Amino acid sequence: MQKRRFTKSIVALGAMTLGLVLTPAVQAQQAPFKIGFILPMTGQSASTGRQIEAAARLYMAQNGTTVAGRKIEVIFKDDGGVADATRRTAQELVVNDKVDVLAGFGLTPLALATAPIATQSKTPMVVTAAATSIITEQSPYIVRTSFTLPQVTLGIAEWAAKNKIKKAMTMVADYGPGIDAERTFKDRFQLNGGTIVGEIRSPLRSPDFAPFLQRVSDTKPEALFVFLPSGQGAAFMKQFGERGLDKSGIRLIATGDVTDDDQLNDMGDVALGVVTSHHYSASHPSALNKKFVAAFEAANKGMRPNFMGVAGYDGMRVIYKALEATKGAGGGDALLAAMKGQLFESPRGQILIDGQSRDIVQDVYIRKVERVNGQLYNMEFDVQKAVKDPGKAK
Ligand code: VNL
Repeated sequence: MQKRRFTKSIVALGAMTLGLVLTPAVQAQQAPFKIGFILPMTGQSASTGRQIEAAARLYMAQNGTTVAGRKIEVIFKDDGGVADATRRTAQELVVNDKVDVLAGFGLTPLALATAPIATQSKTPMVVTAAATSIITEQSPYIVRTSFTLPQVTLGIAEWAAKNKIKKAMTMVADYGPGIDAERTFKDRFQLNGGTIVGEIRSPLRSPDFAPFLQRVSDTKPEALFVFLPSGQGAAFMKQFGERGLDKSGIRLIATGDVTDDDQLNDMGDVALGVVTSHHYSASHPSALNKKFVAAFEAANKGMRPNFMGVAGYDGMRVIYKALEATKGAGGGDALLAAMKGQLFESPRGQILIDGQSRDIVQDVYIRKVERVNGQLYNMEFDVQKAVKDPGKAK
């Protein structure tokens, strides 16, 4: 009897000590786990920063701000979409703030400018926006939760060829992702028997589409394929409509960057019927996406999540799960190892962070802009399952 009571109290003491390790007071003494987001919050690509910040904050509101005993601290920095600012900010976040993870990168040049810093400091760099194929090859510490242009362009190139379009023109923003989109569309469309009758590259900064649309109007292709980065779609669509091109019989096809959910609802009738391929639509009919969209809209009045938002949301998931896998210890290499191979259901569908390439594998949908309950949406009508970035094969 006496002995049993003694054993019992030893056990109780053991439990108390264990309990102590896990009490909130002790947890708080551990250094916070810092995530430094660098995003364009001002300038031409400000909507990308706004979307990603809103979605990352939503993820935290839904999943808590403590992971494996570590308090999560998220820092948002504006680079205005300028690569020098991104590089300087990344340096400061790593050296002064000692962030555990870098995240964001609204445009390709901004991601490229940061890659060497990620490599030197062994800091995982989660790219939640920039979409040129080569980005993940610029540092072994880069993981991507957004997409690549070759990945999302194949679908529309095939759709066009299958839908009796024989002659197409291309128009892309004149930088990395645009060149990727142009090459992918051209190669796949030609492979399927199509002919490219004109190629246009529009400047990334302050584009004026008028002279290009005049060329399109003069050339009269059966279809115009367009890639423009998120934020430029509405201006393009307006000029397309003003010149009467929507009634000219020239079919407008694009990647989903052009019929971006952030702007789509304000584009008006000119956008109706535009067919695109992309990896995310706010109208994706899964239970998880309906929940995501409702929560995002409730937390951000007047905003609808777009593909940038969902990539920010999933980026947070990848970081949280990696920290969890290291039992709160973190560390660049351990976090990176735990990011590789993550497979989960995103609001866009199932996604995988490929263990080899560190790039995302995801479904790509073929969609058409329709009015549903008075609102414009990209309505999915076909899907290509588990598409890897085809740009990597080159
Ligand atoms: C990029 C690609 C940026 C696609 C985008 O929006 C986009 C990029 C700002 O890699 O720069 O829709």
